[in-house]
Amino acid sequence: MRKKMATALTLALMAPAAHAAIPIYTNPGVQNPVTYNFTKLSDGDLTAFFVGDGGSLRLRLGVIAGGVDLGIGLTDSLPLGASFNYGFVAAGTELLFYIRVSDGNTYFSDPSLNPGGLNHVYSEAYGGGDTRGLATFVPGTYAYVGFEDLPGGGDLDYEDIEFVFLNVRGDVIPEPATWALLIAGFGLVGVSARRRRMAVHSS
Ligand SMILES: [Ca+2]
Ligand SMILES: [Ca+2]
Repeated sequence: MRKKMATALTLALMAPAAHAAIPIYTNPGVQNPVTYNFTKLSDGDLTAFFVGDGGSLRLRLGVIAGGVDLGIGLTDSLPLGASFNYGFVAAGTELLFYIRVSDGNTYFSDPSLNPGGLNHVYSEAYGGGDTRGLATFVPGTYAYVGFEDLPGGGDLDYEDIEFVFLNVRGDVIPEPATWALLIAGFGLVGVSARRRRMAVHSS
C-alpha cells in the first residue's frame, strides 16, 4: 500500500496529467509556488505557438536550449496561433524560456534568475485539441507556459504572453517539503523490501 502511494506520488510529480483545454492560471494575484524543468521530448525543430496575451507591455519570447541561446522569436504582437521555429533541438535537451519586456526588463522561467527570485511563469501539460486563431492543435504532448511581465510580479495573472511548445514537457520541481515526503516514501519502500527479503531468508 505504501509502495503504491509512493509510486503514485512520483508519477504525479514527474508526469503531470495533460490539460484538456489550453490551461489558465486559476489563482491570479498570488505568486505561483510551482517551478518547472522544461525538456525537449524528441529530436526535431522547436516550435512555439502564441496562444494568449494580456497587459499593455510588448513581450518577446526567447529560448535557451542546453545552455545555448536560440534567440528571440515569438512576440505578443503577432496574431493568435502564430508560430515561430527556434530551430533543431535534440531530445532530452533542457529548455529555459525568457521574455524581453518593452520596459527593458528580462525574466526567466527559472525563478532563481529573476529579481527577488520571483516566479514569472505558470505551466501545465496540454494535450491539444483546441483552435486558437491561426492554429489548430492536433492531439500531442505540449507544454503550456504563461508569463507574468510586471516588475515585482504586478497582478500575477501569468497571462501577459502565453504559448505552447509541441513535444516539450514541463516537470514540476518538488518543493523541499515534497522532497522530504518522497524520500520518506522511498525509505518505506526500502524497509518493506528488506522485510520481504528477511522473511524469505527466515522461511
Ligand atoms: Ca500580468
Ligand atoms: Ca502582452
